[in-house]
Amino acid sequence: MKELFKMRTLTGGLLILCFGVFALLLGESQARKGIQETSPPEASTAQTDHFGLRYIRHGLDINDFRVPMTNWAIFGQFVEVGRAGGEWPKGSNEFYIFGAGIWVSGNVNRPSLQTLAFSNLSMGTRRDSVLYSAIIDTNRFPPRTNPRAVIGYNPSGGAEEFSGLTDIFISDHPEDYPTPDFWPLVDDQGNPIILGIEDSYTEYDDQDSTRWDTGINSNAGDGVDIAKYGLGVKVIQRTHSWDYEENKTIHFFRYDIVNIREDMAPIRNCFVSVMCDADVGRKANDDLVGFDHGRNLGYAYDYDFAEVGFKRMPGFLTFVFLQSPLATYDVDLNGDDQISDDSILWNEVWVKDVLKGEPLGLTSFKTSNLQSGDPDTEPEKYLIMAGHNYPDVGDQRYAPFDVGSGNIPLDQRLFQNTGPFLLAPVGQTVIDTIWRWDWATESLALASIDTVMGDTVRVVVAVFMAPDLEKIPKIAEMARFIHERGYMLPKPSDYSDVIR
Ligand SMILES: [Ca+2]
Ligand SMILES: [Ca+2]
Ligand SMILES: [Ca+2]
Ligand SMILES: [Ca+2]
Repeated sequence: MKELFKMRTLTGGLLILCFGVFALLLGESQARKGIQETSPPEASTAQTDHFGLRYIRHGLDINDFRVPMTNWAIFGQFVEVGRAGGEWPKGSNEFYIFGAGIWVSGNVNRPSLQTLAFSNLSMGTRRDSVLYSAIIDTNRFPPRTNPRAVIGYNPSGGAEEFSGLTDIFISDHPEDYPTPDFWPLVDDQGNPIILGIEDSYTEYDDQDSTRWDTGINSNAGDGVDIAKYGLGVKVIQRTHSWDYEENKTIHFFRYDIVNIREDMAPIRNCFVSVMCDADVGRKANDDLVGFDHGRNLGYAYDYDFAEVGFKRMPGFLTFVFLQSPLATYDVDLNGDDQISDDSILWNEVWVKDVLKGEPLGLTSFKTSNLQSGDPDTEPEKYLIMAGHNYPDVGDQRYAPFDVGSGNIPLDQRLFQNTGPFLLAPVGQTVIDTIWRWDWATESLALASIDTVMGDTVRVVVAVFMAPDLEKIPKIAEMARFIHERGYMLPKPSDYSDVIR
């Protein structure tokens, strides 16, 4: 039987650095057995990479769901020791996340496509070979660059490509920082901007080329634009958390994504995903995934509702999608080769097109798993973000809300995706030609010419624990309520006035 305890592949330097910490923690975890209250491992590391600094923090711990954090996109994992984090309830030693993080993908010298699902009638099916040849084909001459997918958390243990630009600041952990005014966000009067009882803040980008996956199936080493500049994205990541009874298992993640390409090129056909390798307990290969399209949420849970060492029924790790970028051009999201008001059924979800200026929304929800193989080539990574079944040969069928093997007990991962959109540098005006699939001629045809003002785009998700399936909607609605009122909840100091 497969070893159930998963250990990350650590790179040499980190391994040496962490060996002492690891040994220490092993001893600590032995000592911890049978003890109710436990503390996650703590470490801060400084390394000589892109910006010379990488930080690991004991993370979000204000409420009943404790989540380790880093300043290079990964959250939910104790990266020093390669073990699952995401502890609920706090102090229970019962964990739910093996690792999670944002992915950002797109391409530069390929056309903007209005649709990513094509009626490729000559093949007699809806196989989306057009997507493959328009965006992903490597057999052209001169070669054009494939899409680049910048991987924030890699569930297969491969390269993770973001690199920290700042510390991971935790607002209520001043002991971690050399100065009392460490908080990076301040208003005009110099007062720290902290919305929750506990916020975190970090920035990272994909400009450290030593962190790129340059393997044979990757697109970082082909000597063209993408290889020279990377995809060229920076992410400003903030979290907000409270510990009131109704929100004590919720953490909000706000991602602001910026095009920072040196050549000022717009990034086309962009997708953003928040992906998570959820592990419900140490037996990770008996987990399931559920999806509630009406609430834009997905969750992982345990097949037999039992885990060795758990004192309670395993709960539901849930991601609810709260905010997406605006469409920069009309998108044929339902894949019928036209822009219209029609709704079309995809995997039991009625899908409508998105018009320019409207929020793209959660455009696909996908799963992968360890047993079937994660998307492990750059085309596969792009395809799953675009809502396709992801084999990079054969059938790249558009299947935006197909949970795949999510209903079989396996070591599950889940992807919440949004896109496509054009990401131009902030302040730049881009006039871009958008192409559609003309099935009469079976070729790409002009769809529109759109003017796009470059700006930061924002994606927001809330990550929370629910004790059972019935509680998920209630907590998700609380998360949406907090998001929609701009995170303006009373602070502890004035909370007593509010409830009086
Ligand atoms: Ca399990
Ligand atoms: Ca189980
Ligand atoms: Ca359509
Ligand atoms: Ca898993």
